Amino acid sequence: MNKAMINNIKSTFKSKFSTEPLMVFSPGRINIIGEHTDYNDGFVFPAAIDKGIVAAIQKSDAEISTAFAVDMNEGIEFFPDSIQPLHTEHWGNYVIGVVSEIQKKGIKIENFDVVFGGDIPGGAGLSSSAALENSIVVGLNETFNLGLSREEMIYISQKAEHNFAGVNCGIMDQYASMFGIENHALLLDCRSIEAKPFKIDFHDYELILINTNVKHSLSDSAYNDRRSVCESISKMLNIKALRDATESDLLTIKDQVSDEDYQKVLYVVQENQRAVDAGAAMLADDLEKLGELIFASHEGLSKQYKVSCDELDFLVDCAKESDQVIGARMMGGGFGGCTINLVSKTGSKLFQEAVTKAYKNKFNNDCSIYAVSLSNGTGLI
Ligand code: GAF
Repeated sequence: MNKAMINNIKSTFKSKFSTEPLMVFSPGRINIIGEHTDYNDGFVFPAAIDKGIVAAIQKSDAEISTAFAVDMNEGIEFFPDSIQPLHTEHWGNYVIGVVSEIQKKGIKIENFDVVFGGDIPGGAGLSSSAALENSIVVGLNETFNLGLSREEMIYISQKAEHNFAGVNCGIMDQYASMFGIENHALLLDCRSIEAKPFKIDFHDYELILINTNVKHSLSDSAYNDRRSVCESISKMLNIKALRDATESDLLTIKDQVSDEDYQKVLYVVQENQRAVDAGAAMLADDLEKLGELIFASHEGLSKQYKVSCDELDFLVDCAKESDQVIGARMMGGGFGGCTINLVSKTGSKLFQEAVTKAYKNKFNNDCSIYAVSLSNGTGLI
């Protein structure tokens, strides 16, 4: 955990309010496989990481509540019982959205102050928004003794994202950030919200993230569009969610939908199976198989689900051409952010140098490379 960041958030809070705050750390996440399956009630394979959001929070006697984002050097003021969404891109939505969703459950939130900051690179697809939402809901739960369970809290965070940020996300990010376990990834069934933890030991291999450092616009509307396609085809099939469909079920509606939409739902059904197969491969310690599934996941995300972009495809192609990488794919919602790569430890440096150079030549832009440690979920520090 980033001690300097924790100290900075705490001292900023104290200099503003002269009281001792409650401190919360809430991590970002990676996802090994199972992309765009969460809102189809399917399987995902995420893990919390050691980068995240730190929030300092305390009750206030003032007439108004405040939130201050240290990294943006910007604050907002609000009344907890009369909250309206800010403009779509505003970070404040993740704070006031959580407050509003708690109040909608009939729980009154008194005035409070929060100061927060983080070390998750912005736009990298590592779920800084879920981390922020979870830090606020856990902070408020403790501060006001609300008695919310951790499961109730992730759904509050998710609703904040739907109703305030306008993204109809699934539950993967909030779950992974809340329930992460050090050195483990979680094979999560998004219908039952039950997860099987896998201790991660990739032997001679390691996971690295490569950030394209791009975030193409329209990603939120494209995300919501994909979700609508999945839901309307589930209705046609008379099932609750695509998790309940097989490839042969999809053939029954093939003639009634566009080929584009057919490919999208086919991707979801296949990706869900890949996530399950990845769990089996991990149990069998079969890293080659895991790597193949990861490459296949990218192929589907790019060609069928169409949520990749040139930069992500280029990074995955570089990985495919390298002898050092056994699996790579885009990660998260898409249209930018990071790829996740399973790379041999001995060849990792060589691969990183080659990909950095190739990316610069191709896009005249730098990519960034991170090694990740898997961490525990949201909690007091
Ligand atoms: C984003 C969403 F927030 C998640 O719920 C998930 O759907 C993911 O995209 C794609 O797998 O991170």
